Amino acid sequence: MKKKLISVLLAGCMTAALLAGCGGAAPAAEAAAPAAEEATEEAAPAAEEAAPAEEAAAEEAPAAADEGGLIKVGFAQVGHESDWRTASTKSCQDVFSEANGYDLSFVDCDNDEAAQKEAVRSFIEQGVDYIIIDPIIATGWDTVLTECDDAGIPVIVIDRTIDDSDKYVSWVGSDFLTEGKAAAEWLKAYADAQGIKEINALIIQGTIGSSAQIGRTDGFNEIAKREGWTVLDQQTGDFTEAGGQEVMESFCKSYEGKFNVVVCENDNEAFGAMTAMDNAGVSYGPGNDVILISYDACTAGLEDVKAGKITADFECNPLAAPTVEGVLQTLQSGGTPEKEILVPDNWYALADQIVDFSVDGNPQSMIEVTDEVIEAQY
Ligand code: GYE
Repeated sequence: MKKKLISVLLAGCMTAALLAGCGGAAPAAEAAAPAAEEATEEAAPAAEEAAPAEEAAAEEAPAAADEGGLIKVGFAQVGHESDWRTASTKSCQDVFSEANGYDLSFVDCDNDEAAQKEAVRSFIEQGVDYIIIDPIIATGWDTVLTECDDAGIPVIVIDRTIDDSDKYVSWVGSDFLTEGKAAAEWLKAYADAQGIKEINALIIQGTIGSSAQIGRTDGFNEIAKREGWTVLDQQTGDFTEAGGQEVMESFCKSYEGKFNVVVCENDNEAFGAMTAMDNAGVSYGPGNDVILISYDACTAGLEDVKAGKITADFECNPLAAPTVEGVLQTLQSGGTPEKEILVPDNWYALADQIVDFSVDGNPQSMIEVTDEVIEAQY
């Protein structure tokens, strides 16, 4: 609706690299491309034939067709910190089910970066056919992705981005920077419409170093700076309700009477922040002391918009698994998936809070929250 799906095509030689096992094996793959192309239906056997000099590990990678028809997939999930995460996990488990032809190894990494790397290494040891990673933080990935590469296992990144390595096939997720800018551009238009002259904001950030946090914080702050708003403080609530409550309790003490905007980088933090504001006697939502902005737009978040508590909610769509499956199936059939696939999001508010605004010159539209909209949400 407001965002175009952006696709960046891989360079043509990537096809050969993928067929030979993984992107990093480019020289061997290029040399082997004709052989690989002759056997495009079964990527792994083609890789074995085409790249005899590949590391032994690559040869150990089982061909999907040899495993009773089931494709082995390892998914290193972030954790279980939010409603968004629960929806993402369910979506992946539904898509990569046995009934659909998959043998899924699912690891909940409990927001522990080291555990997530270990989960990926355990998938390599198991000899899975594909690895899906939702990276807790955006950096520190090159070593383990090189190990996947050496083992000839294609990696697909879902949701959050990896920013310091390109040794993965595709990333499927949302544009977090645009989400952050959208929240701030909406705030500017809404404040103008309400005659609010001064913005004194507090930001409860997500997990520091995650691309979702970085994009939302940077996007909001870029517009805040342009508009000359005051961002009084920003601290992490780690994308959890408990974290949001704890940070907001401390904000309520430190900035009593000084703030009129609270930005929570996900709905669960907003739930905690509302508890803290209730306890501190701070009113929020349309017509009250504080404009409360949130991200995710999960069902419970939209219910709070409808109840006049969250003033506007900026969606991040967690249902990316079907698109990830499309990438995997493209690889299975010897095709070349796109390197980046954006999942579109929507912005939500009640009718009176819907205002016209643009992001980077692109006009945005908002969806009015009704019972039907809540019913249809994840
Ligand atoms: O906003 C939050 C979750 O990575 C986009 O992580 C995701 C974020 C989401 O915990 O609720």
